[in-house]
Amino acid sequence: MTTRPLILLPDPKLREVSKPVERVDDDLRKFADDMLETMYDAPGIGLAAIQVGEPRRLLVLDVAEKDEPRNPQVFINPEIVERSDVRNVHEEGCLSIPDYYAEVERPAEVTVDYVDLAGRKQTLKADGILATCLQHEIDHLNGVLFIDYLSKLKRDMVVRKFKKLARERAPARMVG
Ligand code: K2U
Ligand code: ZN
Repeated sequence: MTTRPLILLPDPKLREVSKPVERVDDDLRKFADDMLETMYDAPGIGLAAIQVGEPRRLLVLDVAEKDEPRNPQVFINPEIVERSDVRNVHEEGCLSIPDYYAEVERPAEVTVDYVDLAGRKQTLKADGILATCLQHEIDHLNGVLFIDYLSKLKRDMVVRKFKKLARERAPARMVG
């Protein structure tokens, strides 16, 4: 297994709409393993393929509590097919927007159709942090970031901050 470099805001790749996975094969299973290793290493509780530069409709997550055994889950071509009217608020962060957190309101429960690593169609009804994480990751597959749910003022502030950080990270340009 290999960890992959994470794409950070303001990389425009994060705004790409990811393409459906055509074939569930050993290469995809190896990629899913790499994504899980990258997620645990970050650490995070979810990760979408676009965050490691692959515009494929695949996400991984593990919402097990710290004192519980790991429970890695892989979702291929996930689609939210039902959303509860009841909504809740959860503090969110993002591995592509490090060290920034904000409260986001989302449907409290979602039902997701997806394909598993064996290529079988599955349906999952989720609530709690699993529902939040699934919605956050599926947003990534559509080029949507959690800061898009904030006010324009707050979102522009975050983007400005990460553009400044990117300039500071960029290697000095050769002159002459
Ligand atoms: O997609 C990602 O960047 C991974 C997020 C997923 C996530 C964000 C918000 C709420 C639930 C899951 C990371 O795991 S960021 C770490 C984290 C986890 C819970 C709450 C806040 C931040
Ligand atoms: Zn994220």
